[in-house]
Amino acid sequence: MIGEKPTLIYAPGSCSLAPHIVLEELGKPFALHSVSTDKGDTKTSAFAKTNPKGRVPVLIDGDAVYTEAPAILLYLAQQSGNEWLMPKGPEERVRMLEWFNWLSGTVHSVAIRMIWRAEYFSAAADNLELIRTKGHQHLHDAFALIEERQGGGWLLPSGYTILDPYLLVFFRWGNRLGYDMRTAYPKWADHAQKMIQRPAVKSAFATEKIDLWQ
Ligand SMILES: N[C@@H](CCC(=O)N[C@@H](CS)C(=O)NCC(=O)O)C(=O)O
Repeated sequence: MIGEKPTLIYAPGSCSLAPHIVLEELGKPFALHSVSTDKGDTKTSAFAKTNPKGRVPVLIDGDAVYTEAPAILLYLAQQSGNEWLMPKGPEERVRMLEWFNWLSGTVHSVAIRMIWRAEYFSAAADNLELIRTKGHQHLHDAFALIEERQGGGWLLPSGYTILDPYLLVFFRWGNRLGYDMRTAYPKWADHAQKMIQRPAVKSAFATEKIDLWQ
């Protein structure tokens, strides 16, 4: 698995899509290794040797193994010559961390997980539907805040950064959950439309064989 090129371990359509897009943006050689979270590929003892957390994304670069989508995104953007993907100035750096922490720690790890991985929160089978319903409530609140906070342009005022591909993951998940993303979140939909015009995004979607709207 470890080679000359940085290698991203990913699952199609998962949060690993964001670092995949950024790797495409960089235009330098990289390798991909696909796993299926549904089939339990991330829960094997072999996978645990690479990432004991049992999750994707994982980025392997030389001897270093990086986990956590925001950390991997930052690692990629910090490579020399990629400053254009970074926030500009101290205020934007704080805003970037604010977005990443909330999107990863609350929206993904709580709301989304309550819907798609309800069994993580309760061993009782009859609780699972209640957990999913509550997860949808949390997600609706979070999506409303995303719509309010952004103006349809890039998320940070100075331009396109590593935050934008990450936000796109959540927009696509909204579609997959059956939310009417275009109508309910028109500014966010503009952001997603802008994103899918980018060759890097088109390429990552084609490789992962996924679609924005389903
Ligand atoms: N906090 C982690 C969350 C990673 C995560 O939950 N990844 C999901 C895919 S989006 C996964 O690997 N799920 C497999 C599982 O939970 O078994 C990050 O931001 O990278």
